[in-house]
Amino acid sequence: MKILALTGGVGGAKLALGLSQCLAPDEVDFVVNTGDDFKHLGFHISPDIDTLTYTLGNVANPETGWGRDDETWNFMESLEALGGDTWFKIGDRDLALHVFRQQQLESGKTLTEITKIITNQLGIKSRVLPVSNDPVPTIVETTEGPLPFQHYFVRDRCKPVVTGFQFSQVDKATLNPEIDFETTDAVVICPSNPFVSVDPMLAIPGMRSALHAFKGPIVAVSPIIGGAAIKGPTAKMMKELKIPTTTVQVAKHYIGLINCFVIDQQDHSHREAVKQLGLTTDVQQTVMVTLEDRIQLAKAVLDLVRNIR
Ligand code: FO1
Repeated sequence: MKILALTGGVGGAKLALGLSQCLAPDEVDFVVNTGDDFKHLGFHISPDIDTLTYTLGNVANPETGWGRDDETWNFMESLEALGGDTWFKIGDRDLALHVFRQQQLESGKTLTEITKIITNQLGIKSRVLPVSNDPVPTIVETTEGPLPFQHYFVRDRCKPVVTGFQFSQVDKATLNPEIDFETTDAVVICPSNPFVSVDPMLAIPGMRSALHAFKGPIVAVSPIIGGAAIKGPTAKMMKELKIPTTTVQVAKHYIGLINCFVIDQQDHSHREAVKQLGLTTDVQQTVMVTLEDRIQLAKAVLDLVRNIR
């Protein structure tokens, strides 16, 4: 069975790791959000690609979920001493990757080609595909004005009140031609932030229509558990957008696109409401603390899609 998994952020990478442990490398392609990408300190930064790559390569920082394990911070400390910009932390090992990526981009390679080199080097055999090779920067609209995503997320610690999102450059972007729906049996939308990890991918011309035309199961895993998000600003964004912070609202967000929705055990009382939306529903332990949790949830998702295929 061939899975196409849409992912962004730390929550998405956790389930992606579980899927990679349950499937052969050629049975899963990962399609990754690049709306978080930005140019910083002269480098092209691709946080969601790197979070996934480091996670699948077993070198992710276990405390943060992003960045490298066994990291040192000499570059940042020296930059700070010079009075440079240090709100976005690039560790020494991570810096090497960024120097490499920037050089490769300047030599004319695409983000997909460069990601392939990096994932190969880390021993990752599944394909990690940026959703597009073109820039698709997410702008967060806030009561303080529009903010580039990383300024909102890291520099301002998600404090500004969100009023909406802009995916202004998507119209000029092309979907990664390596994304192959023809050979895909099921699509999994990982428990990533629907607004800033998944929606930017759905906004790229051709993505929604490809999903609408897709005949197999499309399953989304809820990032909202018991009215909150495990990590990140999903629940805070929902509150500010005046959307009730329930798993049912996440299912509604994807309505018309998905046919299956996985909710957490804590939300079992919402199952009926999700079913009423016409979705096949499964209740699982979706909080992923250990590797075993990731594998368990991945197995459950795969069982679900096998059963409804
Ligand atoms: N997240 C932070 O909260 N603080 C940082 O300093 C930071 C640095 C960073 C460097 C490289 C990288 O690939 C990711 C980094 N992230 C950092 C994480 C990242 O910006 C966000 O988690 C995602 O964009 C949200 O999915």
